Amino acid sequence: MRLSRYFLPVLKENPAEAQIVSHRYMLRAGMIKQQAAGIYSWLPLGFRVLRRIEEIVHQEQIRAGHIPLLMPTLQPADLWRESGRYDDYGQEMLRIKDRQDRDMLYGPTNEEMITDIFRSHVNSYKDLPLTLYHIQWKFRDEMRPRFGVMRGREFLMKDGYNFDVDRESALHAYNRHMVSYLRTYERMGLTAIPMRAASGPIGGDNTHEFLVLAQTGESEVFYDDRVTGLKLGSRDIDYDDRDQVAKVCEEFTTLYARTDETHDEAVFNQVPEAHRKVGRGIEVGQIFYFGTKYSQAMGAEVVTKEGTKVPVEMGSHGIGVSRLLGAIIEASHDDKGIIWPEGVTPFPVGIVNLKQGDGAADAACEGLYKALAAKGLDALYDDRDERAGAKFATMDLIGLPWRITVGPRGLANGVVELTSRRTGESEEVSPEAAVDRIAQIYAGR
Ligand code: P5A
Repeated sequence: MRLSRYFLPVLKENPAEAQIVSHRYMLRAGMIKQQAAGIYSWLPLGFRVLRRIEEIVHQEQIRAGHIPLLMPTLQPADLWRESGRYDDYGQEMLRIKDRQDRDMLYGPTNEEMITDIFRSHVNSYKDLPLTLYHIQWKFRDEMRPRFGVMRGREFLMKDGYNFDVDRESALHAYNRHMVSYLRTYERMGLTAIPMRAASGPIGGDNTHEFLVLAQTGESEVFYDDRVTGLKLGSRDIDYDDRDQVAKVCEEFTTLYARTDETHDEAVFNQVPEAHRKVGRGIEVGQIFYFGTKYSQAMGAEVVTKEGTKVPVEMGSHGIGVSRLLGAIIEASHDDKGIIWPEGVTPFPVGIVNLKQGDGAADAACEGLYKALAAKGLDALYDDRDERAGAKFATMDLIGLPWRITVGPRGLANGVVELTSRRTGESEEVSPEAAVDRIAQIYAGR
């Protein structure tokens, strides 16, 4: 993408309404525009990151054997009357009437609708296990929408729902989600810690939230700091292997890690003092096992191998897709701007032409741009007629992990400069070597 033809409305001043760094940088980098309290347009740069995060979520869900579909944002109230949640959900639910005076709502979550789909089409254990998910906009009329996309009213969620014949299988689905979430967050450059939590309006008594530690987080958390060192890494997971998946979950949930909702001071005090930490975290996901809460209320039954009819066992699992942008920025920035992890960056690399209009510099930049494109890498080429300082400031603000700087002086010696946004370190290399290095870095993406 050539910056001269792109739409990147960066702001020079700090927007007064932004209280936390991620909100400030998302506005300044021209990623989002607020349209109403807690409701945002996603401008091209923000939209690229959002799509990238969605892609990682899809890949890891599909790897775990889960099946994508798409349900609507608007739902009929009658489904929610069946489960009893229409009245229970309270003021967070946006209620709408259509022209026939029918009660509708903008979905805050989809347990009822997925249960309705299930009961219409499945009635035998032979069709289980089944996990369906979608990535769709949700609406919750939050009392205090704030911090930009972090607590929106309209927000993008991945929500998945498992259907199993018995409790053991449903608990395996719960574990499978936990492991697939760990991998998902790691690919985004995040450490998200599963913590025992409370289930709120979704229900059930088995639930974990995934928290990214950050000063600006809305949840108070209590943990053994050894938990922050655990990594899934590139280990091979067989998602059908119940024991292996359960062992990974055990590894990640044995050390003390709880939100204030489930915190138990007496148990916490058994953690060696040097490891006992109290902090704040951003909730980027939550998984639930609630058994037959919805299937019983809505008549979603299956015939077992033995020929008896039982309500299907269920759980639901959510990732805050749009919130993740804020969480990643909170975890990865400096005073100049965002530092995107390679997994989610909107562009893999930026090209800065120090002297637009100089024949050699222009030709070298074009050459780099095309060579990267030939390797499937869409660089952001700053081809504007701007001062070098302004170009660097923009690149630093929008946070691409790598920058190639091209100027007449370097080119006279056959080199360009390759700079890491994270470390600030630069190397002089030939244009060909720069392309190879970038291609190598993104080879696994
Ligand atoms: C699980 C999926 C559920 O709704 N039903 C379907 C279950 N869980 S949840 O914890 O309430 O939400 C899942 C994740 O969505 C994000 N989230 C939000 N993101 C931005 N703005 C909001 N107002 C908001 N509310 C929830 C969180 O990341 C949460 O973990």
